[in-house]
Amino acid sequence: MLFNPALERLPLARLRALQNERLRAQVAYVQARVPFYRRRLAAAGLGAATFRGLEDLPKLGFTRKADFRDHYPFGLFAVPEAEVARLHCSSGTTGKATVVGYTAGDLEVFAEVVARSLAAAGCRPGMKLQNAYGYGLFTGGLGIHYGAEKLGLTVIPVSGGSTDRQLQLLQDFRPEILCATPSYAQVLAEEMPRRGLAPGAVNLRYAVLGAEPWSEAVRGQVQDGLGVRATNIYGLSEILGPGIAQEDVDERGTGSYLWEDHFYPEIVDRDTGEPLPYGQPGVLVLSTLTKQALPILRYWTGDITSLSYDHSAKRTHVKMGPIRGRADDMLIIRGVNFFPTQVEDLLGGLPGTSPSYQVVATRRGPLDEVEVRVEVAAALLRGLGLAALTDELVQQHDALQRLQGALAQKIKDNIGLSVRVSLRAPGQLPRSEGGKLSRVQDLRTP
Ligand code: ADP
Ligand code: K
Repeated sequence: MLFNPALERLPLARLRALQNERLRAQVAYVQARVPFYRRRLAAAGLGAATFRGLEDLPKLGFTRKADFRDHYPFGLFAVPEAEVARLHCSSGTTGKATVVGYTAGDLEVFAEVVARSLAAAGCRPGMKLQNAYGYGLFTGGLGIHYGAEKLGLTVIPVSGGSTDRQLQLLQDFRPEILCATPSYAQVLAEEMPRRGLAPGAVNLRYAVLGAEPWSEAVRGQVQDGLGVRATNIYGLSEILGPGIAQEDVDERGTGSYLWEDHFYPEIVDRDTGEPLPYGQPGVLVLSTLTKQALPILRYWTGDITSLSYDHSAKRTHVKMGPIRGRADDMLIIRGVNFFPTQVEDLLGGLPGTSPSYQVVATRRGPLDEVEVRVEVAAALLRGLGLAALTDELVQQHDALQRLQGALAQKIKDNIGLSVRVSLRAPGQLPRSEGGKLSRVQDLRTP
């Protein structure tokens, strides 16, 4: 089923014409309303009168996460605050980085693309959807919620976590659809047999999974464990939220349709920023075509993927391959975006620590684990009469245990992640050998 067949099957030439028209309008709109883009356009020697369309887009520089931070909270908005119907923040940020807003019209578009996405995933009006995406400032929960309602589904807004309740509701309410991060769907798939539940104990038929990278192996595990057909949903807050791209349930493994009438994608070289041809992997760059509150041109997503047209497919829109990784050092931990430099910022405000730290991400079972290793300030260690530090020694000293707990709590409060903190003596962590020191070790294999 196609939610909006006229647009989802719009012939490519007409889709391009629509994109050109919408992009020109979006450029005129930001020039008139957003000083940041007015300056950008001027710097590129472009303006509403001279901007021809898609062909001129690469002349503009990229918009980056830092631009959101520099204009915190509402500096990039194109409408007066009173016209903003809802605010969200990107997950895993300190709240200071990425604030996004929507007009009532933007929320309509959000619901529309999520409704299209869920229909592509196999959902049909009348079915029930258990939404295990987090509700709150994170765009996932409410984004899926209103799209599901628009499609005519019954929504069960459980939000993330509480596995007991999730499994109980799956059995009692018998929803056909589960929306979750892939790693959480894996947890549910593993918990079922552990509790003596066969896949038949629940009524699930489809799972819609996103917010973090996942693999075909995970797809197999979730599909077998929950008795579903699992598809990919992709999105990011800066552009909208979930529902920017979605895999069709009958075309699994061939890429996710990117809804090109609302978002214009480019793939660029991660080092030079030059546009790359279809089929080649590079950084996904997205421009909004219809946004009112927060129109964004050429957003550097950091996500590495490729685009290609599939002429035998059900829809005309371009397909995006799986996300192969990220071009920056953002980690995605259980769906939560996490910049290791956020740890550095927190260390600055915590006496007894030094700015030398290391973040190690591993995977135990399906779930990501993070260990944050931090060197203790030399003075603190000297005061305790210690030269080196081991986990056993930390356990023997109250001051060190308190420090460990305080840092873990600070990370939890500010970033929203539970991590394990390990304290080290000064000099115990790796140092740069002249070049860039990577403070991150990502030992997970997707
Ligand atoms: P979301 O609600 O989609 O998690 P955020 O703005 O918090 O939105 O995070 C966006 C980032 O999450 C993307 O840039 C990408 O790195 C990652 N992401 C979202 N969906 C997927 C997906 N299906 N596959 C891989 N990564 C994803
Ligand atoms: K995410």
